[in-house]
Amino acid sequence: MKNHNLFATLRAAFPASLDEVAIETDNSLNYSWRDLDRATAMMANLLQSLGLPAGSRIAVQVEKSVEAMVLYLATLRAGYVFLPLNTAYQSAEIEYFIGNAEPAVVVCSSKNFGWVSKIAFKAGTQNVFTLDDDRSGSLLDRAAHCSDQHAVAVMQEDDLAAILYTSGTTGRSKGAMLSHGNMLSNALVLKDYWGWKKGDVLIHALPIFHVHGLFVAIHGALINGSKMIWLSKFDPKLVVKKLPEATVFMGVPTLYVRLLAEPGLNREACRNIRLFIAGSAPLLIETFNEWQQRTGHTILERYGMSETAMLTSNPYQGGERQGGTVGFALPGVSLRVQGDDGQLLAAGEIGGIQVKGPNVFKGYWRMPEKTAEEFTADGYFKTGDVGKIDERGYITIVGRSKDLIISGGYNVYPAEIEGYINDMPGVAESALVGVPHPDFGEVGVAVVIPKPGVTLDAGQMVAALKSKLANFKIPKQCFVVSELPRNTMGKVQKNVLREQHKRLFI
Ligand code: MLC
Ligand code: AMP
Repeated sequence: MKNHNLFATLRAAFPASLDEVAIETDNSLNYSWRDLDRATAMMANLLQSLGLPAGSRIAVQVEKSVEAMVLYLATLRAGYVFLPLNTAYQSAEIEYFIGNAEPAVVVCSSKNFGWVSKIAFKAGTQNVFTLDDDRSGSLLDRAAHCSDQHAVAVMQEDDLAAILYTSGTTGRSKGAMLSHGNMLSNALVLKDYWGWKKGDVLIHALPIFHVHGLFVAIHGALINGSKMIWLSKFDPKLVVKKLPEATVFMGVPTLYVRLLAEPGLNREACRNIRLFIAGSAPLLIETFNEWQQRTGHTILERYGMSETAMLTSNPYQGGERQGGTVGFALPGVSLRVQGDDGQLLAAGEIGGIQVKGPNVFKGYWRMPEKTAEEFTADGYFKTGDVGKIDERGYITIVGRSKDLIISGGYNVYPAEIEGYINDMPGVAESALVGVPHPDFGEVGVAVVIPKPGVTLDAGQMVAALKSKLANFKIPKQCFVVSELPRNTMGKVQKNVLREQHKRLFI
């Protein structure tokens, strides 16, 4: 029987000589392919020794480290479901994810063990381990006693491999269920489309709790047996220093903006680079052009999302990488643009982007109604992005029908933040809008209406939010005003607010 376990294919791509370096870290550690094989086997054996039911979720909120990546791979290897959580999430956010996903295992940093374990035990989780970014923690202590031999769990294409929470437009996060088949098909398509080849070296500078850093980057390197230069966090100076040793770099637009501010970024530094890839948020044409002038390289922009992994890409070869577009639908992905009345739109017409393909997720965790709402009768997923396709097939994203702010590559759902603000004493109503920002692309600005007779302090409100929400969700500015602009139906006109505040940061 064929094993559809994604790890089986990644493992099969390891080079024959397992002693070669697979990962080089920014604190001068080298991990060989053999190290990765043994460490994933030991951790997979540990997970399996816990006697977890099939389909158990392994929820993980830890700092970036090679061991955290090993935990991801070990979860695949053992046949369980990986649930990565942004390190910025605070207790109320974690409580929701753990309560909703009911993980059998929770892994957290030792500094957070007190509060995270309390939440986990309350939700019925039996196993809480710690994992720190200095190769310590109870998870590694326990795995050290496990065998380094492990037969990869046999999985079907549709078996779940990961759940990625993406915030919902109503403020409740939804867990996108991705199968082994979803991720394997996408990884294989990208390996071919982006021309991965022997000798490639990837600089991994992204966080590993979202699609970009966890799947696109890690799968991309591993499925090609390519070495990674592993940076624990994005540091533009260090990236520029490491560029000559690398052939591939991936980043959200903010990373490119910050790299351009480095005087050392020039053609010489990029002499060995084969490909610069950008995505997760719109890449400004100014950044695209400036990058070309400074480095001689044309950034390849692609488009994807948690529910679908990668959907489109500008060409690696055989065509122009056109700035301002996200390129073509990837092989196997059917992408169309639909109008408000459900009619398919012709080239150049703007409408909702819908997709179908082996990469499209299985649905939202325990939300069958939400899942049904997001698919058309003929099986296309409604991305919530608005765009157009030109005669040549290039896709341009022009906006979003979902009320979403993408800040530095992280998603901020206004409904969630507004909910917190509206719950504060003295607040009658609020609106959060995204405005342009030179570093993060877009940031949230809050506009708040007090209850009659109440005086609100914007600074205090922001401070109160900081104690409850992940830092990237905190509005960068907060205004207290007497009324919100409304249309004749009484609906708040967020476009008017965006217009009013569009020059706040630029
Ligand atoms: C940090 N801050 C942000 C922010 N990141 N504010 C808004 N948006 C962000 N993205 C704020 C913090 O709140 C803090 O504010 C201050 O900046 C310093 O925090 P930091 O953690 O030290 O910041 P830094 O390390 O500079 O992080 C910036 C960054 C990071 C750009 C490196 O945001 C990042 O790694 N972004 C990548 C996100 C990503 O991987 N997205 C992929 C999603 S997958 P204060 O006030 O508290 O000091 C996806 C699908 C697809 O979308 O297609 O790929
Ligand atoms: P996430 O839910 O974090 O996976 O974010 C997915 C969203 O990011 C998509 O629905 C798009 O709105 C946005 N996105 C991803 N890549 C791009 C891109 N290249 N250009 C514009 N938006 C993008």
